[in-house]
Amino acid sequence: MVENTLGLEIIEVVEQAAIASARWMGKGEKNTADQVAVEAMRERMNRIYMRGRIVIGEGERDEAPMLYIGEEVGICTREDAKAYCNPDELVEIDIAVDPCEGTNLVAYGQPGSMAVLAISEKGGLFAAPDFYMKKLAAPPAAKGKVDINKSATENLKILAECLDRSIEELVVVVMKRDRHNELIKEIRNAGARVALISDGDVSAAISCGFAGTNIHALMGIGAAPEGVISAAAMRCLGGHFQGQLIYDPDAVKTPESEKWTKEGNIKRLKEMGITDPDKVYDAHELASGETVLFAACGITSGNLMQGVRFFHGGARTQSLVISSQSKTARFVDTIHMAENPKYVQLR
Ligand code: VTB
Repeated sequence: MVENTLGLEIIEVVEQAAIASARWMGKGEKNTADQVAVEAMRERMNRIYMRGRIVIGEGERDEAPMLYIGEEVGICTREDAKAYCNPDELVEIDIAVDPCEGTNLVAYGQPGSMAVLAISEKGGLFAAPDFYMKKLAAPPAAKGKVDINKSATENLKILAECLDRSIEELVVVVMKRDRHNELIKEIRNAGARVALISDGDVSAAISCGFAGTNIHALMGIGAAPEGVISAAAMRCLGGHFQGQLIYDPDAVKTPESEKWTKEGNIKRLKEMGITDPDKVYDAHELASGETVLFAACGITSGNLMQGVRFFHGGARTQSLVISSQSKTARFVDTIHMAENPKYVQLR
């Protein structure tokens, strides 16, 4: 019963991160936009009555001072916790966070960035390594029918059938990267239309879960940790999500991946207990917990949520909270009031 213990509080966690980050929107400083979101998220999270552990965060302990993998968060993880709560009575929960998903989008004032997290009971979220991941997201109607092992052309045919429309009426989101050049060509040749994004594939993946966004699939390679967060949302929404870890640096060719070797990556995976590096994970494997909660708050406006809007005396945010338990997707619209505002703006 993860949900009851957290209530509305995780909404505030993503809201606070989004507001902090949005102050840096358009300033060209992606690291600051990220850093302030991390600090705000951590600060609010540590005021929640819970025993939480970060399973997907800002990185390993030695490289990330805050929200590192393994960091304990919540009032009931404090050393003096006994004064506040009975830690033994509380369910331990695992948390995957991305306080500023799409840092470039924030830095350059582009749409689609958000503060985001997923929660489940201990062991309920796949602790994805800091690898790339090949992803396929599609609407609920295509769940289990499209398949990441099939070609894009085949999947588009299946998708068109499932959605009862022509391939020409499909929109596929792909991140604009050289590694996707062939994929983009293939999608276009099959007749579908491609919406290229510079960053932010979490928003794109989740958009597939809702009809009316005019996004029918996400294809291509992004980061693995964010793949788990997308999977958590899609698991709750009943949408299709598959992910496959990318261990061959030649498949991505980014400055980061140039530091890796294929053999080294396979070894790293083995050390983490992943013996089949080619395994395809579905949403239920990436977010396997009995209860899964997902929360996001728009930093800049996107398909799903409006971004943070500041006005005299406060700010307005829009968040999305999805629960596998109550089977709800709630859009939460919040006015955040400063001390003694002259007025509280309605719109
Ligand atoms: C980012 C980011 C995405 O993947 O680009 C990243 O914008 C990794 O790709 O939203 P690159 O290293 O090629 O930039 C995501 O973070 C999430 O999957």
